[in-house]
Amino acid sequence: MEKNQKLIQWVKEWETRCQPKSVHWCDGSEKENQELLDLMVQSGAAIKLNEEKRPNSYYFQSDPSDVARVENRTFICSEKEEDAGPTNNWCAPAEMKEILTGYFDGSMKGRTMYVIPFSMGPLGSEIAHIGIQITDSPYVVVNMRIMTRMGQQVLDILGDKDFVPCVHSLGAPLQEGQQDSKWPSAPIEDKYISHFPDTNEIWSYGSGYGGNALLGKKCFALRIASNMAHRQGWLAEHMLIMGITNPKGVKKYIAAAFPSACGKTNLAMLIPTIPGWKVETVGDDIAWMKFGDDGRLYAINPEAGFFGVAPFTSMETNPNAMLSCRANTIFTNTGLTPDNDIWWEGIGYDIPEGTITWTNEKYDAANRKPAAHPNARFTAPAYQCPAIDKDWENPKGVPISAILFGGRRPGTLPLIYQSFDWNHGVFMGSIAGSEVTAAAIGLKAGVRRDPFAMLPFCGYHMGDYFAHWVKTGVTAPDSSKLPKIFNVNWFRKGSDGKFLWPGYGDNIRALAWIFDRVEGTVDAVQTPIGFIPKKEDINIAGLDGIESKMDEILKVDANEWVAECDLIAENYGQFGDRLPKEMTEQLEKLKARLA
Ligand code: GTP
Ligand code: SPV
Ligand code: MN
Repeated sequence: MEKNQKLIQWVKEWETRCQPKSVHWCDGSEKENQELLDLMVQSGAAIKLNEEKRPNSYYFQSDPSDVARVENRTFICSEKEEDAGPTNNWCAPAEMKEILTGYFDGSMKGRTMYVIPFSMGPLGSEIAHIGIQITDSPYVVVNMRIMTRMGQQVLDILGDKDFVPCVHSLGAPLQEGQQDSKWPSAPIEDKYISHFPDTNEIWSYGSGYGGNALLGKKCFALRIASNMAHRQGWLAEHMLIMGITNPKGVKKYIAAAFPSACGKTNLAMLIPTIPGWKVETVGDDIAWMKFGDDGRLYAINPEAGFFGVAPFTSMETNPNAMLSCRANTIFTNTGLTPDNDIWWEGIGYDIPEGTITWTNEKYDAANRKPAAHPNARFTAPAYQCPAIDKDWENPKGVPISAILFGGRRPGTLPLIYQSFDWNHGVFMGSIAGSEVTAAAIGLKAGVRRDPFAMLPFCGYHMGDYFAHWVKTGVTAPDSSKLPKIFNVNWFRKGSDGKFLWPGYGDNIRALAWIFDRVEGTVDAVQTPIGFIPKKEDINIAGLDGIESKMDEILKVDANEWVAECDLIAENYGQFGDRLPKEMTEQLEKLKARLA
């Protein structure tokens, strides 16, 4: 049926290797989707949720060992080890392929092999890229259908052109007569999330969860795409994209890089608490950015859905996310109520009696086990977001006026600061860090450096990645049109251990200052680390008890920053001579300003 010989050959090769009982080419239709969901309900893998409360939505519980990305089982298999850099696990491509060929041998026995054609970016757009994922997980198929543009139209556009081949197996072959488990997957030591940047290939084995298995997302749109972007001169980033309109009706777009579970979805969908401002959502996780003909940097969201953190999402904190997942949504690892709806910690109302936890036990407040896993997620179509921007699928993208970095920093970092210039902004990105979250398995608690929020997603040497950002500033068609760069921290804590800043919808108060800085309509205070707001320029009208905390919220403590410089230097050490001299210079200048 298809003209693409490479595709046909490749599917054949993997069918022979994995030995599925059948092969199904996904057309992306409603009918196909329903059949797969019905199949999973019948097998006990899925529960159909209450049609009245949660139309056309389904509930899944993963295996307790397969709940998030596995960074220590994620590999960048570049030809040269030095090209993967010190922040990635590396294995020679030939060696990894040999190991994995062993694993994939017969790995789909007793299962159907699905072939999923998908486009990252609007169908047919010049900026979009096509991938084909092979998988033996019907759960992956129904998720990919929400997260990407998927199906026959993609094959039509592909024709005989090239694609990114993405292979995925749960690593749980079924023997004759063997009863399937609810969430098949392989033990942690057998999981391999492998990327081959020199040949643009992805081989993922052993996990069915999120970024490990929905290969269009982190594996393609970030790890492989960051390599493509490095070679071709554009940017593939772990960033939300949002539009902000001020009370005068002026609209600007910004992009923001925060590490996993640090507030991108929430910021992208924010409902402003100060009158007259409006926020619209373009994307909540990934941005691909290129310069346009007018010399400005343009961003597209390569995804078509949200794979959002469920816990603490509520009508109070993020109504647009709640409304995005009101129907046609897949819920994974939340709690399940007796009337077949979902529940999670922080959803905004009490847990109904008789709720079942993500580990399929009756909820018991006494044993302190949460109903939802902290990394429980909803998979919802982006078009269902009430705040979706009218240009969210514009193939040209939206022009970016400001870039934000951030993370969970209980100390040291003020609510906002602005860089002095582009390279100082790159420096700010390079020193970003955060307390770790539940979005990945097996990380040591505490603050870790997460440059540009790309630590788990940069598919090449992090030092070269910093250099790529420096070069982006140098080669920009018009440096006066480069986005302004800021760092934000919603997570500073007071001596009582509580967040000082209210966050969520009130983050518009910080965004308003950023907006005005970009417009050039507000002054700032120059500090050794960058420009911070004058206290009176942050609108805190209507916020109780904040006034007395503002000094602490905006504080830049020279002693804390001297200690921070030591940590930065220590982290920089690993990059050796691939650390751009511009970054060393920035660190030296910061130290001098602090002295
Ligand atoms: P990924 O999908 O993993 O990349 O995460 P994300 O960056 O999109 O994070 P998300 O917006 O889903 O937020 C993760 C958690 O942080 C949720 O539990 C939120 O409730 C919480 N959070 C988000 N924004 C804020 C904020 O401004 N203040 C506070 N205190 N918590 C926040
Ligand atoms: C993240 O961890 O940054 C996510 C979720 O967005 S996952 O798709 O699992 O990577
Ligand atoms: Mn993410």
